[in-house]
Amino acid sequence: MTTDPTAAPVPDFTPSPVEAIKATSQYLRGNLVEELASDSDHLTDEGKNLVKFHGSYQQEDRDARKNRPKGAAAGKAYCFMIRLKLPGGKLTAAQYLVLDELSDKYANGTLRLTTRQSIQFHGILKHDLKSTIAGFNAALVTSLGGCGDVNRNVMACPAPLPGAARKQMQKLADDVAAHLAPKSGTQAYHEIWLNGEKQTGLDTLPAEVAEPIYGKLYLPRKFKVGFALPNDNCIDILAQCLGFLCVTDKDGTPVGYNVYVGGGQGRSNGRADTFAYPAACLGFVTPEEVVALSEAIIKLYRDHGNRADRKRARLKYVVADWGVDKFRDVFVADYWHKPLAEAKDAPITNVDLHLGWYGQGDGKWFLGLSVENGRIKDAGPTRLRSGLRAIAAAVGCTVRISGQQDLLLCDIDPAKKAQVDSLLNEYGIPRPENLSMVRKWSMACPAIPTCPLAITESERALPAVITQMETDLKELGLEGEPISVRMTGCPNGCARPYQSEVGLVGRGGTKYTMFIGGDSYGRRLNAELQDSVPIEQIAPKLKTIFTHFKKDRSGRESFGDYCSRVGLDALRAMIA
Ligand code: SRM
Ligand code: SF4
Repeated sequence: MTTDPTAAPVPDFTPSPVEAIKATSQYLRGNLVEELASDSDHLTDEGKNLVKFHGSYQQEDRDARKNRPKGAAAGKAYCFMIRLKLPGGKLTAAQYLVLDELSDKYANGTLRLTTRQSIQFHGILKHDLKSTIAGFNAALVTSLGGCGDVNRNVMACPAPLPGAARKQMQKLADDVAAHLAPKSGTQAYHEIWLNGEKQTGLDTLPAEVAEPIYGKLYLPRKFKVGFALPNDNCIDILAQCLGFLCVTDKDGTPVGYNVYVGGGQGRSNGRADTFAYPAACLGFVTPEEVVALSEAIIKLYRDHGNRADRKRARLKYVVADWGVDKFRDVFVADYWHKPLAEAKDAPITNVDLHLGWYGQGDGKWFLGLSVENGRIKDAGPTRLRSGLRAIAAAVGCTVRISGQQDLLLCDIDPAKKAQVDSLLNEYGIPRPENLSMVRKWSMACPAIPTCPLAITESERALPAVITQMETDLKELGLEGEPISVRMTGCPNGCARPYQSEVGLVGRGGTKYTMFIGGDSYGRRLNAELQDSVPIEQIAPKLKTIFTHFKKDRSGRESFGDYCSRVGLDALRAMIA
């Protein structure tokens, strides 16, 4: 198999239609300039596919569709989502304030923290896309590669805690993100959204100059990289296409990284050959080798990923179909060209949500705030968006986003802690210590009304389920248990529901498939307990299992470990 991106591919299959769009796009340009200038409120199919590489999805307001009178002539209420690319989820106060302002000016007045440490705007009209993108680029924030068949946002534990390991991981996340950014795609992004200077002759440019890592066809599908620590897997390393687990010596000095490949969550209904898959351990690299290894893995995926069937195009299927031993052999022989060291003994032992006040070890403090399902908005007495804006403006703190959809306000002078606390009170923002464990450990994807793939509610449905669970857990004296509950509006798995203790996956209408027995530390996939459960039966079924758990758990055994130990048959018998 060739590793030369310039070689003309000789496919022995019918490539998916998206492959042709990429091939003729002149490195992600297509006709986007003309389409954006037109009066139409939406893009063509080609434009819709290409704009993803620039960080935007065309969507439809599904509430508006539902509320449209039957037989009404009016068309779809088109709008756009923009997803930023923020390696490690880092922003300055000034950047955060720009994003806050843009969310009001052009989007739906909310900012949505994502499960990959980024921010999404929803509800942008086509004619406001350019102003929005120009607006955050002026603050040195980009959306290039937020979506599309390229490397997506690189994750790394965001906490500014003392210790060389976290600092190194956060720096390497930036390095990998910069190295894997599309090269010609960056020029296209500037032409289309920023300076308008069109380059000609791109079709004739050799691919190794125009797009040296990706080639003309980019990747078969999206690619995801994340960095974690054994004692803090807050980014869910086993869900990444490529995961780096930092290995330290006994003094905490990072010596290198265990490499994991082929993690992924998405499944498709009716396709048994699609599945959630935990990343497999490949070997060990030094910090100096991390960027080169990322490039080499991407090239293997570029050459061997499935370009015919987009539902089976992820790296996880290469690993699952080949097995990790063959994957390692091909990787070493054709892409790495030197021995790959064996992985070190570094088991995953914890996840830290990073909520509350912590000293950074440099005289400054950070405050982790739990943001329910990542939605920053003003709602009744809880004026989260206004409060965060007030804090960022008054204190000038930097902002970091966690992989659990939460926000860290960082670099706060000790003298300003009281001011931050008082602003939290003024704006009705709950402190993490006043929230229940189960709410803090929960996540949901956006689903309806913006996601076109959603078959049930998620972000808007989970809070009520959690409220019921809070009552039940309190009644049973289990309110101190960190039980992770994750909901999605379809099986694609955007809130990583197959890696939680309780996974609730939209099945249609108001029914969900219940998964159980995963691990709050992201070390194990859960298993399907029951299909098509009406939403109002979820909490009562869980209460029954919680009751057995309280009675029969072994010592300090976690809920997920208990469910995994007793097994699905016993759990099903409990709720029958
Ligand atoms: Fe996702 C597609 C939202 C993280 C697996 N995801 C989508 C789209 C863009 C729907 C679409 O294709 O039209 C959703 C937009 C909804 C909206 O209205 O905003 C969407 N995904 C999200 C976010 C915002 C969920 C969240 O609650 O934060 C996350 C944005 C991350 C980011 O900042 O980059 C998000 N998506 C994930 C994750 C979790 C992760 O990466 O850690 C996964 C599972 C891991 C994986 O990739 O397997 C995930 N999203 C998918 C899939 C299934 C892909 C697959 O190969 O199976 C789709 C469907 C697709 O790509 O066709 C999808
Ligand atoms: Fe949409 Fe499904 Fe992802 Fe939820 S899990 S955001 S419904 S694609």
